Amino acid sequence: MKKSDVIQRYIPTKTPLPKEHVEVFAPSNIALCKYWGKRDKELNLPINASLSISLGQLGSRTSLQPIDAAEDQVLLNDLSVDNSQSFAAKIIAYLDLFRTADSPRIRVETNNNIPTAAGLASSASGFAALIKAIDQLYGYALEPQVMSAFARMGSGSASRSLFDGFVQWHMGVREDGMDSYAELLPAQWPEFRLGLLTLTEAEKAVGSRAGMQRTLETAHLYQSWPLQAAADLEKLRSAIDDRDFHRLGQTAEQNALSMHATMIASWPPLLYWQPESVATMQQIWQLRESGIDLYFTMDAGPNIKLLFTADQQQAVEQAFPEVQVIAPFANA
Ligand code: 2P0
Repeated sequence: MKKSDVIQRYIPTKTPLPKEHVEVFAPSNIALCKYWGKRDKELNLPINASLSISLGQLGSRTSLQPIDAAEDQVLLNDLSVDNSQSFAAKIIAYLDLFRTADSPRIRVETNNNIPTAAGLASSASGFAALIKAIDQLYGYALEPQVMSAFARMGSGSASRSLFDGFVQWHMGVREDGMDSYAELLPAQWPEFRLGLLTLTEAEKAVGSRAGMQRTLETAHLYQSWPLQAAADLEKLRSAIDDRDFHRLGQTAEQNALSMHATMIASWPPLLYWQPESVATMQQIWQLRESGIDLYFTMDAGPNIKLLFTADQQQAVEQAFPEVQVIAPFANA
């Protein structure tokens, strides 16, 4: 099924008159139970459900403004991006899903305050902000679930970036994917902390989109991934309900390493780790042995995201002086 066909069923058929200017924000997110593998590449429908924590003030601020011009204008962090570049081309293709050829062109300005060097995907907050802005620009007033499903069509993990706090993305079973959306989990956990470590700024060789497809097609080990993810998601849900940090940390760390095991078992192999990644994992395990409650997660890159609680912050900052600490519930 095509994205445009799904979207057309949920928005008014006549292209509405756009507002003059809208501006929105969406947070970035880090998965504790990862999304890895699609059952539908066109709609970004996942093979497994996932669960994430949003990063509060870190994310994308996006404004949209209709312009009297022949072409859309895309700016990223105050710099103009050529429309032929993939960043702009993806945004323009996404805008086209919501408008006709004769509706006004748009100036899209996005500012990310995400440390992208730490391996945080900007596509998650970027597409979440874009659909929020589109919703306001055209005055659709879409339901959160519909908005999340539409964000997913831009980038899978964007479905989770429409909410603050803990978020679960349901895998869904429908062919049109409209039951594959993310939802806020109501739990607040003010002591919860994330630590971003930038170990290397080296560009990754294979992006997530191609990487997950390669894993799916070539790694026999991947067959066990949906079972692992389903079990981990339940454990994480109960750990969050019980505010059981050990269970949460252990489950998130094992989930990330299980995902990486399937990547490594692909052909050609997908090893996103650098020597610094392995050294840091060993350092974390040593710190844990010495009594510091510290766990980690990793995405499709070499960098490590630390998981801990406020009472361990001083010890973590001492061990990793360069860490950037995030309190996801700071404004709750
Ligand atoms: C996640 N990742 O759950 C997983 C863990 C990377 C590793 O979601 O193709 O940019 O746009 O749907 O969302 C990154 O993949 O992929 C991702 P597309 P996306 O956070």
